[in-house]
Amino acid sequence: MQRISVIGLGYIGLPTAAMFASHGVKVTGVEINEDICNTINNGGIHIQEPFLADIVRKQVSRGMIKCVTEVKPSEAFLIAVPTPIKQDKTADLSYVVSAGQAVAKVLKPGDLVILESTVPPRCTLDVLLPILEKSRLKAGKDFSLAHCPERVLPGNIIHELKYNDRVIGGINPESAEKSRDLYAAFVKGEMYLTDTITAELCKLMENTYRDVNIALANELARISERLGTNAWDVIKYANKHPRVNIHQPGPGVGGHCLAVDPWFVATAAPDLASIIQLARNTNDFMPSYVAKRVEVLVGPGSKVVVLGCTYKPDVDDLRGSPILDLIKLLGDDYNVTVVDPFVESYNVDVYKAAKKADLIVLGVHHDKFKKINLSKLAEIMNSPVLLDTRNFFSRDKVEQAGFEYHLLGSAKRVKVRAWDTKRKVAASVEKDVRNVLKC
Ligand code: SAJ
Repeated sequence: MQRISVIGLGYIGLPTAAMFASHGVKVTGVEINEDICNTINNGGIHIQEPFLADIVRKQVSRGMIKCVTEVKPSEAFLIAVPTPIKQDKTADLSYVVSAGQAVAKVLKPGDLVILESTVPPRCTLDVLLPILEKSRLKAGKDFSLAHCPERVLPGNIIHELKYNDRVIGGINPESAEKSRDLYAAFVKGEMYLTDTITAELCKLMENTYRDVNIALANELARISERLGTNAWDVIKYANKHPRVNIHQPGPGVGGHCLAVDPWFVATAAPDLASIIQLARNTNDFMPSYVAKRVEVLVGPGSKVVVLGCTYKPDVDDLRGSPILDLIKLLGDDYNVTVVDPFVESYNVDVYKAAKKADLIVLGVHHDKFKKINLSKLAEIMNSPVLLDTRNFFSRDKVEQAGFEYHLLGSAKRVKVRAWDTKRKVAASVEKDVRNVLKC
């Protein structure tokens, strides 16, 4: 196939278009947002992703990518539009529906339609297929249809597009095979062919597995605080077991995938998905838990500096960020300043922000924060206290810089006056004390 249409040039559509184009397949990108369309046609990009800008600039200048605002006839259509979550936790399929309707208008015999967007189980068969058949063409006979979910990690998309394995669910074997042949233009990973419902659930369960695992880690973090130990150590040593891989605790789970996709499974069979729903709620509670720790540490009225507010490190994406929830929870009760080098409005000088502050909360472990001079920070603060929600800083370094260090998931270590049995004197010793949090 020499030419395809990619509908939706967002976080997945644009890098995918760039990969096809740089491997000899001409791409017509369809993007309803005119500003984005113009940016791309001028060789620019509207998202931040390593290596993407260079590829897009080059392929646009070579005429391999052209962006338009309406779907035009093509041999293959790849739909990569958003599927946000609604208030009731079901999927908003309006973008999939309108993309399908636009494709149906220009569909011709022999065409291939691939749905890449993450969708609830049965969506390809029950939602997209009937819309495409409004063209009066028969799916599986006149045109091919497959669901081939993206599985790439933001921040590493270009590499993973090429090297990750793919699951391709066709409405019939021919649809899956045609899709595989198309992706073969650039995919070096294995491509597994199956049916659409398996592919849909497979994608959703990958993210659900991760979300449930993180919920387990978050639960352990709170248990560890109560029992007077350090969850990070427990996880580190438990993971030495050859069949154990507990994920990392943190201030919550964000983004547009892990915090969303499990609900697409849960709402498809609510009475059967108790673990999935419990995990979601456990992770959603974490910003409140961190807010409670802030309250215990410094109390309302204090000046708090939050380091990082994106949904994960080293990206500029704010979607579903649990730190934004935390900031909202701290609200007017605290004087909150946010520092984030990836977000234009928060890209401020950390030393100015921390002047006379009572507490630093490390919310997102951006690599750039490693460069912070902790001693300088401690000097200008009102009370140098640091709450690390990501086990990012080394306790020793932070304490040497003059901070009181607190770690989410770890019982607070404090200096207490206690009877030293060896030396038979009352001495100042370090002890773990059980956390005071009752939530
Ligand atoms: N997080 C933790 N603890 C961990 C790992 C992550 O708290 O141990 C948090 C992160 O801080 C972030 C959230 O989870 O808030 C999600 O981050 P992530 O890096 O786990 O995943 P995403 O959302 O960037 O990308 C995921 C990936 N899915 C899996 O790894 C199974 C990616 O491969 C998918 O393509 C992507 O979702 C997607 O588009 O569905």
